[in-house]
Amino acid sequence: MSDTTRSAPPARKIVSGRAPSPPSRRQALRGAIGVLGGVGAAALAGCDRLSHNEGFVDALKSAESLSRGVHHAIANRRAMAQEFTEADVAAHFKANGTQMPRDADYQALLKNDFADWRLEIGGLVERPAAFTLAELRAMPPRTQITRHDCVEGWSSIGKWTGVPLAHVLGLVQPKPSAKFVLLRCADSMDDPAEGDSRYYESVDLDDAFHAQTLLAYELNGKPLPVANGAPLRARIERQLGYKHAKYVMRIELIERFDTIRGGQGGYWEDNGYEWYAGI
Ligand SMILES: Nc1nc2c(c(=O)[nH]1)N[C@H]1C(S)=C(S)[C@@H](COP(=O)(O)O)O[C@H]1N2
Ligand SMILES: [Mo]
Repeated sequence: MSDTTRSAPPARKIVSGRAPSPPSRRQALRGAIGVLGGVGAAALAGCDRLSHNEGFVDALKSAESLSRGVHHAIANRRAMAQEFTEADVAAHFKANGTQMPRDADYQALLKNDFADWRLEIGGLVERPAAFTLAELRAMPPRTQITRHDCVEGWSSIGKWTGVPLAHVLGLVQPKPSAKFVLLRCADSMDDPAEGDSRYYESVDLDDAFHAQTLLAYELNGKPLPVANGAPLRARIERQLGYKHAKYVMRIELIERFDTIRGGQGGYWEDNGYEWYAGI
């Protein structure tokens, strides 16, 4: 990340890391693309490139502020994302962002086929825990066919199998003070020697307990490929792609996120994207 993108003003002031009202990402994106017009296709080639374009990020911000109120009025946080049929599943589910974490600790786990991997869950919970992949696979599974929408403008339909995050949270018992679920990932976005740049994300408890929010270990009936986040990735179906953290290593229940890393609740959020990326 360049210093310019790092120092870009936050997309929205988040007081004490509390959840802002949800804007419509789609509307905002459409508006922003309309405003920009002149941004070539090359600029739309990746989340990364987009974030480096300050004009794009600024346009996104103003479009969002226009649509926020409207979306808030009609949004139903419990509504289900659309589900599709087997016939709709893409022959090849696109991979984006990190597709092979460079980090030595991840490489060691991968070499051993994730036999030594554990999902740690801690923070504001009554019973901190660590689960093996076999333990997660033994929990009541859910399978869903959904469309993944990336902020870049592409979509892919895939069949996901995993354990609902709600089930896992039931096991660890969040304390009353817990307000958000933080997902910490294995992959560094920059050179690990230059400081902590590992991908991370956060969602509120509405999304965490939503029936379609999964910790997924299978894509299209097969173990999750490394490119798509092996061994475990989040599915946050009513939000854009960047919320769906891949390579999840640790989950923490937290009260606020303004004290974590860039303070905006996620890797891309720290680079100017909205915390609530509703579709
Ligand atoms: N750990 C991690 N999670 C991530 C990313 C990433 O780079 N690292 N990229 C995000 C983005 S922008 C998208 S669109 C999706 C891509 O998921 P896929 O590779 O399965 O298509 O993962 C999201 N989660
Ligand atoms: Mo994305």
